[in-house]
Amino acid sequence: MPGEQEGAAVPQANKGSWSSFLKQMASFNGDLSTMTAPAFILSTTSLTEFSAYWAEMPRVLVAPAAEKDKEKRMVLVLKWFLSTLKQQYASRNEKLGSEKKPLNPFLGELFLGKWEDEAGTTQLVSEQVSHHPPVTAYSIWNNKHGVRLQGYNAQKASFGRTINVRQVGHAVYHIDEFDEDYLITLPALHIEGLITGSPFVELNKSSYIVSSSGLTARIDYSGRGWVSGSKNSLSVVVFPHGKEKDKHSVLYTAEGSWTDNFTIKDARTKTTIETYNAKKEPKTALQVAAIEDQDPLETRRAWKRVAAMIEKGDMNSTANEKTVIEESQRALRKKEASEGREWERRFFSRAKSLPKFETLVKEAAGGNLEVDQTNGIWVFDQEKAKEAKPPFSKLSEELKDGWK
Ligand code: HC3
Repeated sequence: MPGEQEGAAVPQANKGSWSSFLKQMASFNGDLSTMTAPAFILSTTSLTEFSAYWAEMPRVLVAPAAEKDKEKRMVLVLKWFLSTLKQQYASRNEKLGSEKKPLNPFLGELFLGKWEDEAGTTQLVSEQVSHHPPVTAYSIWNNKHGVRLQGYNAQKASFGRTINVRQVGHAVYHIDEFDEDYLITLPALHIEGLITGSPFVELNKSSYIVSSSGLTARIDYSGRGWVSGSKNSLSVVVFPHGKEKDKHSVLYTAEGSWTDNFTIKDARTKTTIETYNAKKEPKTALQVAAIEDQDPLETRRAWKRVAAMIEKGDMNSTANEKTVIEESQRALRKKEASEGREWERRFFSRAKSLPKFETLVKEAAGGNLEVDQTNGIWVFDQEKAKEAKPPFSKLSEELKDGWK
C-alpha cells in the first residue's frame, strides 16, 4: 500500500529483525515450515489446533441436517462454511493483535477435543499425518444430528512482496439423514500488513462447495485493493451442476464480508433469506483435557515447554526445547526405517482413491487431489478410533464411539 512505513507496527527493539526477515523472504522456498521468523512473531499454538475452527459454532454446523428442502439445505451449508472463515483466518489477529507463525506439528501430533452445547456433543480429532510435506487431517462429528466433516490440508507458499499461500486438500461435509455429501475446496490466501509488521490474512481467488444433491456454490474472495474494494469481501453464487456460466440459472447469491456481515438472497425473488453477523454469533468453547491427562502425542502437552519459552521471550531455550522434539522425532524415524515400517497414524489411514471426491470435484473448476503434495489421500479410520485407548486423554472413552 502506498505510504506504508516499514516496521511501523513493530516495537523498536524488534525493528532490525523484522527488516531482515522481510529481506530474506524473497529467497524462501515453498515450504512454510522451513521459514524462520523473528521471535516476537512466533505463536505458541500448533497448526493441528486450527482444525477446530471448522466447528466453533456447532449449532450452525448441524443446522442443515434438520432442513428437508435440498436448496435450503445448501444455503445452510453455505452459511456454516462462510461462518467458519472468520475463525479460520482472522481470529488470531483479534486475539494476538496480528497473524503469528504457528508451531510446525510433528508427525503423529494430535489435537483432541469436544464441544458440548444445545447441539449435543461435537467431537474433534486432528492429527498430523505427514511431516514432509506438512499435512493435517481432521474429523469432526456430531452423532445426535448425524453430521460429519472430514478433510486434510497442506499449504504451498510462494514468496515475494508478500506470502501467497495455496491450500492443497479439501473437506467433505456429510449429512446422514439425506446421505448427502458436500465437497469443500479451500481458498487461497496471502498475508497483508507484512511491511508494517502487523500481518493478517486476506483471502483471494475462489473456492467451491459441491453437493451430491446437484447444487454448487462458488465463493469469490477479494480484499482492499490499491484503488478500491473492501477488506475480507466475498461474493457467492449458487447454481445447479453444470450451470456455472449461465447467470439465469443462479438460485442464490451472497454478498458481504466474512469478518463482519453477509447476506444470502434468493436470486429469483431477490428476497433476503439469511443474514449473518460474524461479530455477534456466539461461540462454544472447545473442551480439551488438562495437560496432565493428555497423551504425550497431544499437542499442548508435547509443546508445553516450547510454548512456555516463547511466552517468556527466551529464544535460546525455545530453540533448545524445539531441538528436543526434533531429535526424538529423528530417532523415531530412524528406528522405523531400520524396521522397514512407517509411523502408524492413530486415527487416519491412506486411501487408494476417493470416489466421492472424484465425482464432485468435476463441478469445481477442475480441482484434483494432488496426492503427491499431501503424501497420500487421508481418511478417518473408524476402526483405529475404536482402538484408541487411554492415554488418549480423558476424551478417548467417547472417541471410541466414533461415528454412529
Ligand atoms: C499460512 C499460515 C499457516 C497455514 C494457516 C491455514 C491455511 C491452516 C489451515 C487452516 O484451516 C486455515 C489456515 C489459516 C491461516 C494460515 C496461516 C496464516 C499465516 C501462516 C504462516 C505460516 C505464517 C506466516 C508468517 C507470519 C510472519 C505472517 O506470521
